Amino acid sequence: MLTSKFEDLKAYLKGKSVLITTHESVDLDGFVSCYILKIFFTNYFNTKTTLYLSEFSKTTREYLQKVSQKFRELDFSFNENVDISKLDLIFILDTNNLAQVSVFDKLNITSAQIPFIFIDHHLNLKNDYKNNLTSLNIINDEISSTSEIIYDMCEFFNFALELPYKFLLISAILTDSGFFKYGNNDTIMRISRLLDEKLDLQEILSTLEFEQEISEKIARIKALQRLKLIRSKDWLIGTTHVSSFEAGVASLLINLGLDVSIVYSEKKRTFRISTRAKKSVCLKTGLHLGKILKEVAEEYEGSGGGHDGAASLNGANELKKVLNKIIEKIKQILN
Ligand SMILES: [Mn+2]
Repeated sequence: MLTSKFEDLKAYLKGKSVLITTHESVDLDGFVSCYILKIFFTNYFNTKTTLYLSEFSKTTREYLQKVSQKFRELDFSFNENVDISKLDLIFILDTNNLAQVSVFDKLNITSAQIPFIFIDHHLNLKNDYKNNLTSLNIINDEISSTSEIIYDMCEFFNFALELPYKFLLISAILTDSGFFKYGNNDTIMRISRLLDEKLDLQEILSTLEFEQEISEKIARIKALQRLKLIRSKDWLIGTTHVSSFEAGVASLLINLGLDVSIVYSEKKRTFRISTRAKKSVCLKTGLHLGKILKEVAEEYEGSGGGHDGAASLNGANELKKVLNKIIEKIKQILN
């Protein structure tokens, strides 16, 4: 249960000064979970709390623009000066992989200097990081978003959330749960408790519609032109490559009718692979892309992980071999 973790956290936080951060290219769930956690810590525990957020993804920026027009009282300026000499603790949200976190580099601290805690909903990589307070980590990959964990915490301590904060939480939960596609009963229950007479679901949905840029449209079409189909029994696996937007393309391929999609993009020295699988395929066969990509990444000195139906890998060596290994492992499980 998370509730005893919340109590432990409360005890540990006493008198500490904390920094909250998330992964790079901050998505909506990363942003909202950090933002609400800061509000909660500041107002409920009286904890001195600083936010450190690296560059936002394009959709996050667009979303924040729309929301700040609706709720003019919300303050989305984050140029906080971080005085690291006064920091006791760092919270890292929406990832449990330090390779995706820039705070240590950017603030010129080593991860060994200040203890840190993960709050996350991705597969627990159980990396043996020195100074990670593992007993206080809250990592649960059965929850569809980090924002839900933060909301659970607010509810547990009876912390009342103002309307704009509810709006933000609902937006993040809807996005990360794929509009309930990756959610469960609890996801719907939380949204239902968050909804308010004064909150209009249709309005929230409309702020979550984003127009694609022409470059993304072209990437999608090119990805389809390059698509290679692998049939394994009655399962269809598709592989293709793009120069960016690999995650969106991987989802597109699933909507198109593939059971599993593998999309890679090669940069100068590195590459990134995004994979998706139909939920029904995962349930039926036990396929877990996050586990497969983690295993393969370890073998080739990359980093990888994620959920059963959505996972990614960052690497620098042997792209062809890595791809073949992933395909082989997927086939093994499907057969
Ligand atoms: Mn998330």
